[in-house]
Amino acid sequence: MKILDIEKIRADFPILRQSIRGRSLVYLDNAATSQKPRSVIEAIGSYYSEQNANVHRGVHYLSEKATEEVENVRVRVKKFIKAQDHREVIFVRGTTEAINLVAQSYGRAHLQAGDEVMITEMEHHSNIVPWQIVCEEKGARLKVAPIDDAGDLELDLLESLFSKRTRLVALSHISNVLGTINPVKKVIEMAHRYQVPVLIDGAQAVPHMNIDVQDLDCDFYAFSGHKMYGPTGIGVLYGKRGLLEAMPPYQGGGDMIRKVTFEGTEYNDLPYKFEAGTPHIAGIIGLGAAVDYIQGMGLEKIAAHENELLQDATQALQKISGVEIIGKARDRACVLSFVMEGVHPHDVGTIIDQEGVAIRVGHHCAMPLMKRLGVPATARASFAVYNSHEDIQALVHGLRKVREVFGC
Ligand code: 7TS
Repeated sequence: MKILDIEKIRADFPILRQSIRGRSLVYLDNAATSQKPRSVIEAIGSYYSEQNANVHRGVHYLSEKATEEVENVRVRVKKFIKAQDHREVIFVRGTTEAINLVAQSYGRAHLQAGDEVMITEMEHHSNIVPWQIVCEEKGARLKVAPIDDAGDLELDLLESLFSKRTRLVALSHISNVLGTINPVKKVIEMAHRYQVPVLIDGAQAVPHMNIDVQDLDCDFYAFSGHKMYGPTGIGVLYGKRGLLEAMPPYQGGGDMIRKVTFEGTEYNDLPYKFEAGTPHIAGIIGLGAAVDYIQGMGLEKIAAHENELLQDATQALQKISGVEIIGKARDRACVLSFVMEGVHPHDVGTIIDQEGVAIRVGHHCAMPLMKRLGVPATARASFAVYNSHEDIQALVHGLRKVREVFGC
């Protein structure tokens, strides 16, 4: 029995009907951004054509309606990630902004000279640079937990890095390069034994697996709408209420205040304290439609289908001589990085693009990880629910073409 009706799902995504260079589009760059279903595109369109007004400030009908919609999405997101309280859901621009918010607010408030922030070797630049900035300002330093050659975190070594000065651990739930699904629950339990809070970068996880922030017991969880079939420019920071309430604001402006005088300002309650200025209303509404779309299919089914694709692609690539898969972690999801002997990843990407196959090549915003792996770059195919076994055949066909061109 088929897990999901992929043909029907594909029909929900207008862009997939397109031909690229005379061939039907094979989109395998989903870790960068996913495509959008019609329901998301239409939700954004109808907001602008029927409901456009600013939120939280008007008494008129449209403003009230838009405010209601935005707050309704907050509640849907709360249920989606199983947060305890809708006020723990902060709308931000994306994962990057969510992490910067925590670094600049929590980090600046808690870090002192000599303190430490722990990250891992497999982090995206978005979960490295914000910590470097605040560490530099405060005289604190980064500690980096190592991975083994397969791409698994070395948990014993990670534990050995905790010290009295560790103030926060920040790690990805799923690596955007290796596909490693990190044992985040274990890391969180471990960190909490040392009274250290944990931020999870969930950019690659939210579209592919059920997230239960209460079960994980994470202190912060960050993700982006655009990687989960939603719009760009919108994302979520989840934070435990007690932590968020004690944190200073990240940005100042409208909406985040209760009372302003020239002498001083009283800040608004959660979540508005962290949502200065007019939010990305259309984006929030589109994010709500994306959550509904995912829930309509069910994340267990999405994960099962994507896992089949990953197995299929892994086996197929292993059969192509000269192809080496990068990342052989015990638990992997939806991302397949590889290199081809004698061919630069950029050439791989360019040649298979001619075949209508879109993958990403480069350092994937994880330059320190590339250094650890000893490669300048990789080619990366990443899957979403609408990908099919035919897409993998097209990838394999494209890679055989690369071998022909390079005579290897
Ligand atoms: N964290 C991880 C693990 C990511 O994969 C990405 C984006 C981000 C953070 C940043 O997300 P943003 O939405 O704020 O930009 N990763 C990728 C990628 O792998 N290819 O393009 C973007």
